[in-house]
Amino acid sequence: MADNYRAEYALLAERLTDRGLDVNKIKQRLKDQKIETPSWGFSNAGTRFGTYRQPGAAVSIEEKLADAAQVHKFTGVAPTVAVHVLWDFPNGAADCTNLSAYAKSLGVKIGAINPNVFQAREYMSGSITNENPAVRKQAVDHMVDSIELGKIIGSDVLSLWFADGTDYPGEGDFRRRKAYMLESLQTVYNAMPADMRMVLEYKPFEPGFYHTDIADWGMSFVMCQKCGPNAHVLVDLGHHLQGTNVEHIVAFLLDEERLGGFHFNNHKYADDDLTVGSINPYELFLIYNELAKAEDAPNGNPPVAYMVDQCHIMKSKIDAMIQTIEHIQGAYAKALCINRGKLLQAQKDYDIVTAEVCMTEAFNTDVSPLLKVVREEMGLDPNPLDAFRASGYWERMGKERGDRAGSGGVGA
Ligand SMILES: [Mn+2]
Repeated sequence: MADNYRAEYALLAERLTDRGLDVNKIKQRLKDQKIETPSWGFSNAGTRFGTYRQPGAAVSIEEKLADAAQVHKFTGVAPTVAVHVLWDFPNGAADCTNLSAYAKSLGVKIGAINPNVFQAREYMSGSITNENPAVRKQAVDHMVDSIELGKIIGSDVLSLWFADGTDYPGEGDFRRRKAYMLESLQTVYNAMPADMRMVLEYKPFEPGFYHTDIADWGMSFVMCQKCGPNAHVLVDLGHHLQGTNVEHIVAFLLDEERLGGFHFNNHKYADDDLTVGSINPYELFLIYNELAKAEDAPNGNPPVAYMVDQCHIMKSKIDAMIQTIEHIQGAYAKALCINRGKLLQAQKDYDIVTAEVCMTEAFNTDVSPLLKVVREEMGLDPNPLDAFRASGYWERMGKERGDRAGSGGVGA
């Protein structure tokens, strides 16, 4: 059956206009949306139970950028790629020469730079909270080196996550570790150039099963406040306990002008790193509701870095990344379909049912015709996944690159 999306779009545009919305503005916002893909999402990755290799999976940073460029080519909204120092630049600065020019030749740019202070054996008992000052210094030095690499490759976001934590009560002293953490973060912060910003991730547990030094958004927030105005909280959607109201955290951080960015993924049980929106699309929509509202009335919050943190093991990697982008676009598009005027009035009147209907009406809107028209107007195929698959790129990489062990990692 022919895809009749233009006619469906015309009907939808009428309905949105009836909701008091400007359809052309919605389309423009969807065209302006930017999502960053992670270099580590294109290489072989695994779980604690093993690594399942995919023929054609990228090994070098050049290959990862080439694969990320495919995602951008077919979606038009994924122009930057986050890099990981240890996995992408095993030789340090030597691997960074000409990298930004190479990325540009592919039509993408380097995004956030991610140091790694969790894999080396020295960090077994923590990095910047380690009792050994030499280990703390090693971690700080690595992050300062990462800042220097970031300058070479044109990265302006330093993205930090720490595996620091303990497994058993009594193992560590929370307050002494907090002091170590702050001292190290301030040293790193002060090494950043003025146009770089730090985003600080939190996680309630794992790998430490008893405690994590930056366990939640509040701890990250305090550390950021004590570092300075260019330190902001990074919300990884998988780094919350069951039942956490993530959209409330997002709203609170936006209001405090400390929301630095996202690591998009989804979880059902723990830090599963599943495709964002695959388990709880309503949560993603409610998060985008807060983001869309903040765009309507901007305050001093920094530009939000919308980054994906997923390592697909079972799904074909580029397919999964395109699907991810589509899920994020869908959540944003639905959030832009909320009847804001009606919602505000319902809130003022304590008309709870009408207020909730404003949300469900938008969430249940089929935005695919809208997104297809947006893509068409951007000069793209309206169906990016089908178009990518038809290109034969993945099969070609499978033959050319083959089945190789490679530099990769796990999401954090
Ligand atoms: Mn993360």
